[in-house]
Amino acid sequence: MMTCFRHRKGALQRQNGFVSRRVILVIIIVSTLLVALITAGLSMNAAPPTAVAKTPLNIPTLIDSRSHDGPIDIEIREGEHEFYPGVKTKTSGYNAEYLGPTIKMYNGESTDIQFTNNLDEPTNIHGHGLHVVGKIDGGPQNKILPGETWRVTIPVRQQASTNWYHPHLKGSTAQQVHSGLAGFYLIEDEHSQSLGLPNTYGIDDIPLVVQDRTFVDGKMTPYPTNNMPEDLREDTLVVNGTINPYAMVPQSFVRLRLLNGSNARSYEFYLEGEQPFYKIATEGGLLEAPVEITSLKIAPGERNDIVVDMSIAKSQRVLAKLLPQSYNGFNAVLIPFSQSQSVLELRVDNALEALASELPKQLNTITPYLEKDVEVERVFELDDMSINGQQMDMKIINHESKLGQLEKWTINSGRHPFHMHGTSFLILSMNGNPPAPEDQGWKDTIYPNGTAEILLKFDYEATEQWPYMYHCHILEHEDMGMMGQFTVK
Ligand SMILES: [Cu+2]
Repeated sequence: MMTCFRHRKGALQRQNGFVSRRVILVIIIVSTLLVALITAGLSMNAAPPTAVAKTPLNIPTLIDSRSHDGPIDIEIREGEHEFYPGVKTKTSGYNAEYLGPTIKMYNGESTDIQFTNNLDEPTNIHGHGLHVVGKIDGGPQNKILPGETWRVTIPVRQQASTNWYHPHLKGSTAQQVHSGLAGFYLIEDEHSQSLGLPNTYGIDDIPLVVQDRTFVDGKMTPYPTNNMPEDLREDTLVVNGTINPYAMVPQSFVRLRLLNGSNARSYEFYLEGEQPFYKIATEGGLLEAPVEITSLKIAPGERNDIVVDMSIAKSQRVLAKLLPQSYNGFNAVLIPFSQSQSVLELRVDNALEALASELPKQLNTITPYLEKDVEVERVFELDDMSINGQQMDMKIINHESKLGQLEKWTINSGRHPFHMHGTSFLILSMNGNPPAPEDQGWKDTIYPNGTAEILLKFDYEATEQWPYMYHCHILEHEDMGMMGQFTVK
């Protein structure tokens, strides 16, 4: 009897152990799927990548500083934008219902702009990617009160690149960008214009600001100001304010200037059928040569110019995976579950003249900074809604940099994209490895996903009154104080 009982007890224990392990496994699988579904954002509003694109892509109005008389007037205002035809949503824009004009500027020239704030709250304008003094940079100190005009003359002293402007007030950046306040600054120079790259705005050179939003009955859900999220990731891709758009393009190379203008979401872009494409530029300028790739991850604030060969197909579709909070580690397991959405369908229009039929082999010369020339090293730990254990205090200057001095910054950051004002940097290493060929260009925003070492120097002044910022480019984190300020003298 005793033996039997013992045996039964042992069997029961083993069975209990087995059952509980199985239950745990089931719980893990179910919760993984649930998290995957939530992070993937499977919504009735989101256009599946197979849906036919019916909406022509909205191309922001181009203001070319060369053909413009007097200062460029930008009104910052409220608007009503139709993301879905016939359904209006309250938004904001620069001279527009949503987003703003693309302002083209030229290296060696100056551009005069006056921004008038017709919102009923303060705002400001940061030139993200511009190499300008702190006073022009448009950090949080630089407020434009309702009814006020901020007139700025931007001396353009940097190479051809895709940059952007957006609000940067501490505490309201996330909500204001979400409402529609963002636009492109494109810088041109003689060298980039001599290369024969696709360069006809809106035809074979197309700016794309990619954002994620939520829609109920076709109406965009406003920013949740009552219940502020730690970071806002939504379920529907919006491209230049249009959903599931198409663009008619010539049967030749087409350049797409991709800007991740989302508050918190990162994306992985690729072409349907895993077709190859070329990356030609990072944030601060052209790469030395085009790099053929089949997918491209872009974190908030980053820009990458790519070129798609439209001579080989009548149409090609750019798709994006909406990435969860972190795109490595455990979350990477979830990515196969995440739904791709259409960014843009490119359709050949044979009536359009084929413009760029060859891609130059050499695009740029990048003279690397040498580690042996580094004069100052700094470390930035991004964690727990703070940087180096400190939250942004407008009264505290966190460090002082010297004009023209080469610095090495080590950025330890798991899930926070890091951006600094006033300059562009080169990557020295990413998690102990040299940067991939497509990342060996000038940058101002980086998603280390571990540890990144970068080399940089500052050529323009930023005073205590008008300091530069470094910060997390998840806008909610920036608003919560994941930001520091520094001077350059
Ligand atoms: Cu962050």
